[in-house]
Amino acid sequence: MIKQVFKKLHSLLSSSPASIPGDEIEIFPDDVFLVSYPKSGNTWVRFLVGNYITDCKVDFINSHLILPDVHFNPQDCAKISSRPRFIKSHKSFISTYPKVVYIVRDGRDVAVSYYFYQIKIGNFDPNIPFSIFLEKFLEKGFNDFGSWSEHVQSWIDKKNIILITYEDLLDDAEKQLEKILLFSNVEVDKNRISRAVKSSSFNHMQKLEVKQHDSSPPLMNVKNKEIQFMRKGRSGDWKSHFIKEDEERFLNKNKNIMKKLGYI
Ligand code: PPS
Repeated sequence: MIKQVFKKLHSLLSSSPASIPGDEIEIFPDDVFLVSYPKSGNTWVRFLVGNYITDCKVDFINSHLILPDVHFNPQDCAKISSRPRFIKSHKSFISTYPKVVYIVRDGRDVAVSYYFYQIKIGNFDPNIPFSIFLEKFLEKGFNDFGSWSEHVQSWIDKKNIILITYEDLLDDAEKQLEKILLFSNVEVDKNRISRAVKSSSFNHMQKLEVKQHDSSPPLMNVKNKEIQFMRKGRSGDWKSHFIKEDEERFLNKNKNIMKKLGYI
């Protein structure tokens, strides 16, 4: 396994972005897509599921091989022989995904997490205030997935999807993992769930990130390494970063969906 991971790592490192294939993957009827707007807790769910199916062997290097990402390494989906496959995606609604675990998080915390991530990867100047970032975030300026609310709206009422909130994960990750396994037709073993949750705790993952940051394909070349991917892992951090006007602007744009999700 280790040998395989390093071989894979080597090929990822030596290939230019242009040589990485597109995300057209063959989809099987039992595939489960782990879908979210960026910074909503996707990596946590990937670790939970990955640690369950491997009995705690997932880390920041092999997670991309065990649960591939349609944006980063779609070519690896075809290499998975176990079923169901679990595949990460940030896309807004796609009718061909047969089963979807949709992960949602309070959009205000998403904005703050995204702010620090954009600084981490060198896409946003740390000297520019958060309010300016938020303006651009609300105008969907940082990716091709639409705005946060458009993304959430596009998924939440669809068929063959379960909604997992970041806040429910914080409250009871075991219960949420069991829900995901039942939805995915994976046999449930409570002891194994408990082990997977422990191995996917914030502290455990944060320590693992420190050890593996420079060997983890998506993190290794980022600009500001001092900002951790595993940054705070809390709900309500937005209160430390939003000024009153930010909150008003955010709610002007997102009031309906925030109400629908129970965040306000
Ligand atoms: S990405 O880059 O879009 O895939 O990011 P994503 O994984 O969706 O979200 C990153 C945020 O999730 C937090 N996270 C966790 N919180 C609590 N517990 C665990 N185990 C956990 N794993 C990841 C991570 O810290 C990011 O949130 P912030 O608020 O920045 O800390």
